[in-house]
Amino acid sequence: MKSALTIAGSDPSGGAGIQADLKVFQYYGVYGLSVVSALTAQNSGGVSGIMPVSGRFLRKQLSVLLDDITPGATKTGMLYSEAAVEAVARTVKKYSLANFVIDPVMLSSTGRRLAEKGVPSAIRKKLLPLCTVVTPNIHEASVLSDIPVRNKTDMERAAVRLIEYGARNAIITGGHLEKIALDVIYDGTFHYLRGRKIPGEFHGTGCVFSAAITALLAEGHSLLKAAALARAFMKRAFKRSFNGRAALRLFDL
Ligand code: PXL
Repeated sequence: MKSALTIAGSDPSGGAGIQADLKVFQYYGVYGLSVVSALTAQNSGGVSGIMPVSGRFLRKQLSVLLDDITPGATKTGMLYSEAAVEAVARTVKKYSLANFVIDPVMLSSTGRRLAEKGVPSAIRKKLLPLCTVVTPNIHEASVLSDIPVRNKTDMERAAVRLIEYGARNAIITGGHLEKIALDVIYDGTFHYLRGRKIPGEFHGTGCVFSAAITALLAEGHSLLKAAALARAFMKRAFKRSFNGRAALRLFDL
């Protein structure tokens, strides 16, 4: 049985975070492991509270689990504090975790901060050098690379910068671009995935996409194949989404 681990925040609405990641793992038939980095209080209207797990207890959850089970792939989502980033970095090194995917979560879909100020720089310094792939959207790519990303050329420059910072591969997702939906993949060469721009505001898109990549890597696919399959999976997810009581659409995975 292939397994995948998510290290992320809890989203009671089930559209993002740990809950979404586990649903995606299940969809792919990959056994889901989860370590909670923070609790949130939220519904489809947005996040109204955050309670981070301490770095120390995050490490405890990870070491107790990983002393027992070795996941085929691991992803990170919401890491609220620098201590959380540090705990994950130490763990990835200690257990030599394979297929390590970083979804550098910074804001919720409604604009609430899901990471303290120092987190992007900690991710850049401590986590990027350990990862198989980092999957930022254009906003997260701008913060991590210090290059304002607005178009395809910016995406390419930012992707190169992320590899210079130590990431092995970068996938910058372009769902927030103005006209087109274009994902840029950089593995030393550029690859592009083009899609139709889907109208509406969705909750948990980044989580679901990176969880699909993680499950597919756990199953043994190459990064490029995983990215293409994950993009196709998103098309299905967008189709099956539904309106919460508030503005954001939720995925029915
Ligand atoms: O979609 C980003 C995200 C990640 N993780 C958690 C979240 C959200 C968005 O709200 O709640 C726990």
